[in-house]
Amino acid sequence: MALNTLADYERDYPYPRKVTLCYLIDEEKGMVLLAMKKRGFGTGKWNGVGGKLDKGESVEQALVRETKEEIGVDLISFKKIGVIKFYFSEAQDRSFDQEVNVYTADSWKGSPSESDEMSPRWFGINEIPFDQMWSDDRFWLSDALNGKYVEASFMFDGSGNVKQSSIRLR
Ligand code: 6U4
Repeated sequence: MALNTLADYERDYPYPRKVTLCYLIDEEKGMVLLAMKKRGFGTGKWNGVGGKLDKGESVEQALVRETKEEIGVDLISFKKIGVIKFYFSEAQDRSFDQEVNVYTADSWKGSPSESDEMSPRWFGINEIPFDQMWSDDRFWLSDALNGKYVEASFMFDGSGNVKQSSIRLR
C-alpha cells in the first residue's frame, strides 16, 4: 500500500531505529545545553547530544556513552521526557527513520567540552535557537523542557520541513 500520510508510516513502520537524545539542564540558571553537530546527520544544527545504539546496548547505556563521547561528561542522573518518531517521507528507503528517545539530565561529572562531533553551548530555556535546529523541535521541545512528557510523530519533506505531525503532551 502507498505511504501517503503520517498515519500510514506509523501503521506500517511502528518501530524505526532507536536513537538517544539528551539535554543537560542547569535548573538554577534556567539554561539548557545544546551542541552544534559538526559532522554526519544534522550537521550545522543545534541539538541535544546522542546517537545510535551499539549492538547489544540498551537505550540508557547508549545515552550515557554518547554523552561521554560527544561532550566528555559522565551522566549521574537523568529522566526520560519523551519518545518521538521521525519519518523521512522522500528518502529512498526507511533507514533514515528514527525513534528518538529523549532525556533531560540534571546531574553529571565533568564540564561539557568540544569533541570531533559536537561543540556544546549553554542557552537560556527561553532563548532556544529554533531557526538553527531540526524543524520539529519548535513543536515540542519547550513543552518537554517545562515538564511535559511528549509522545509525537513527524513526517518530513525532502527539505527537512515538517509535513505532518501528531503530538501528545501529558
Ligand atoms: P555517527 O555519525 O554514526 O557516530 P551517531 O552519533 O551514532 O552518529 P546520529 O548522529 O545519526 O548518531 O544520531 C542522530 C541524533 O540526532 C540523535 O541524537 C537524535 C537526533 N535527531 C535526529 N533527528 C532529529 C530530529 N528530527 N529532531 C531532533 N533531534 C533529532 O531534535
